[in-house]
Amino acid sequence: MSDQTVVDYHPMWAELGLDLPSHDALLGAVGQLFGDAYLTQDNRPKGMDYLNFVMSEVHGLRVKELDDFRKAGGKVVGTFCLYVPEEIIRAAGGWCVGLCAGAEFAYDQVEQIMPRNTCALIKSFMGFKLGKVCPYIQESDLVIGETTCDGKKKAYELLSELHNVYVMELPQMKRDKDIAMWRGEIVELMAKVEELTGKKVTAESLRASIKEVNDKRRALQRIAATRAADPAPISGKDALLATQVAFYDDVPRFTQMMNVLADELDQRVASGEGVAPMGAKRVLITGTPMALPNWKLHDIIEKAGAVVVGEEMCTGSRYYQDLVSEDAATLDEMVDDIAEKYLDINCACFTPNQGRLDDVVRMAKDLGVDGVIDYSLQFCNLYEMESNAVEQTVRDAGLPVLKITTDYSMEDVGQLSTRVEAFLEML
Ligand code: BJ8
Repeated sequence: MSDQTVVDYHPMWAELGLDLPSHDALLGAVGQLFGDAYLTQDNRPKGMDYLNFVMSEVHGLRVKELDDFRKAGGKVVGTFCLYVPEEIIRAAGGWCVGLCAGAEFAYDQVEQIMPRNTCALIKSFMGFKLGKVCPYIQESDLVIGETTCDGKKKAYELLSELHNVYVMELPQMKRDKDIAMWRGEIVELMAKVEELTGKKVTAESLRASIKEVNDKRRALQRIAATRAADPAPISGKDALLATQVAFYDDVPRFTQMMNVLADELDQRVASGEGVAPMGAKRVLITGTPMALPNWKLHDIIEKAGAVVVGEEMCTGSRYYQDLVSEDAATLDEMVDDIAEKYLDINCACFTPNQGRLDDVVRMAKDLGVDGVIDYSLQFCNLYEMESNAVEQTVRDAGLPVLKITTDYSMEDVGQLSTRVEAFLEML
């Protein structure tokens, strides 16, 4: 991806049925947001050039790759949640793209079909679909939903009137019988994807895809580990961007480029080079996912002089901290391992969800944080309800905690900045 020739993608976007004027406006706004949040940072690692380039082509080159893949007979599968196993889709010859959206769009249309008090993540992906501005969903031959929160469950019913949707049933507890049930769902997903791609999943193809996706997670783990250093070698914003891009970039290329970035970060740690001065306040964020281009909270914290050193969220540690075992000999054993690994993810849709609380405390200690920010999207009952336990647990661990509830609008940036600055001052 080093050829920087300017290509006009409008014919491709028109072919995909996008609303071109709205789409141009969206891309312009995202470009401006990226410039303000990212390109104003000092002393960024050189390895971030790759992610800058990916962002400059966010609806361009990658979409063209998907387009070419499909025109050659390939199938693209869109997903909204960490529980959908990418390994299965790749083993059947498909490509996976994340579809969660992190910006307000066409809310007027969305609010005609769902309540206003729906979380921003759901309203945003529906808005992107209704407003015809998302090339990724247009490139998705199948969209896979999951029964996590009530809002998503019902949103998938609405989305299925507009797109080809398949929903996986996710248990809400983690007993043996739940793992068995979840395994059955994965077997059914495999059949569904095999039918879509016309390719059978074999022990060989699944082994290869487990390794490939693990390698991607290992690269992100390497980046995350360097953030324990003081000074932190990479900003929280840049690390967040790496995880956000992991959901839709080409897997081997992304892994390779993130390992290059991790090599550079290792060198920075060895030479004591950081993005913020040594001793800058260190913050862990826990909560709901931050889909592209939602950089709001990181931007506020880091512009206030602190550094985000970890994210206990689906666009963070929950995505890469666990790997699927690579020891299985048979296809059946691999499916067992996938079911087990995926049910280990600690989403607030599970009860009880002690694993998340344990992760927050462990990460806070490992990363040497000064304080924790508990972040919920407004109207997300699951994470807002779990907030009380998070706050109590963090306080019991001897750390200050700030609870923030917000959405994708920029209207509360001033008010949030004041609260964050006051919190940082008392750390
Ligand atoms: S595994 S966090 S990606 S469900 S913010 S839509 S929960 S009302 S996004 Fe999630 Fe999977 Fe869980 Fe992760 Fe509902 Fe809450 Fe909205 Fe949410």
